[in-house]
Amino acid sequence: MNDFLSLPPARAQALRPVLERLLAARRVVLTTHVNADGDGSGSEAAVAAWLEGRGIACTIVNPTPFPESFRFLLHRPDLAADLGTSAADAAVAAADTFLVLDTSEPKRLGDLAARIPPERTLVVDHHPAGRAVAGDIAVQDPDAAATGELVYDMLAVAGHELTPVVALGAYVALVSDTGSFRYGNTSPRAHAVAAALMATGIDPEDVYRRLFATAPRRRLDLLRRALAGLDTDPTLPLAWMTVDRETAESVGATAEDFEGLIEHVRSIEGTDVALLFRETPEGETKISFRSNGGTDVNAIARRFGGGGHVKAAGALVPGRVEQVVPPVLEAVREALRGR
Ligand SMILES: [Mn+2]
Repeated sequence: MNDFLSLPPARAQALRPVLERLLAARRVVLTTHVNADGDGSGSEAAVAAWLEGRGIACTIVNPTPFPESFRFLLHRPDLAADLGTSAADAAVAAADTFLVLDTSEPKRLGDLAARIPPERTLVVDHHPAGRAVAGDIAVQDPDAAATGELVYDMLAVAGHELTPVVALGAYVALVSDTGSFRYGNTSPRAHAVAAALMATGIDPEDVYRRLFATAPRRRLDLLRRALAGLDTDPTLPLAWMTVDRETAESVGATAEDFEGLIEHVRSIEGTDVALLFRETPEGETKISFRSNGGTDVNAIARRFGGGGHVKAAGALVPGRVEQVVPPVLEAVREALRGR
């Protein structure tokens, strides 16, 4: 039988220096990109539970509030402190080590970027390397299905016991980023790691319900309104959805409520590139890019100051949707025509 769980030697080697620094730390601040997703939140919760189990004090300080929907992963409720609170300030001031998970780019760290000293910052991420890296020692391994997979690997390299709380965080990370093992990043190894995590006693149906099958009423109200802003190109395999600030405010939508909306756009038959444009309360437009295959949306997102993966990327552009949508559509059309 194939040993799908065996750790790629290069990855083990890359993780070792991060591990050494982490385990020598006394006070760690963990963080992830703005609008943390299941991979960022799950990886943070897992690493924090692991390190605190070994007597290393941890605080999660994200550039945007820790998502309500992932709070069940925190082994103590005050583990996460919102940036701007005195608890977060104290944790940042006291930290000897910072760990950035699921991104490596300083600009994805919002207001936190300026407050973490690169020489005391470690990065563990699975996105293709961007230009600037937030930390001193960085593991950037796009072969990993999720940052959660790399978290599992760190424990394996350390030879430390996988506890149920740590496993749950890593499992949620993996389930989130693979879309429940449906996306192209789902590897045999992702399944093998999930199996190892699950063996600690994870209830997959409970995780499914928490992640995908529970939504506040306003999220469905948002979906109803957002579908009115759905459009498709008459000739190119391109579909997009636009949600302006007024629409988002009318239903009281939070950033989390937009998660998954783009899947409806992507699901339209014949779509190669799906886009979601949404205005933030700050008057910027957040663009989500999804590709079903042949188009590198990471490259397009980078042209607008963003980035991500070949098949999933994002960008945050100043301006309202009326200003932002036309040039982005044009860039995507150009890419689709040029294939
Ligand atoms: Mn991720």
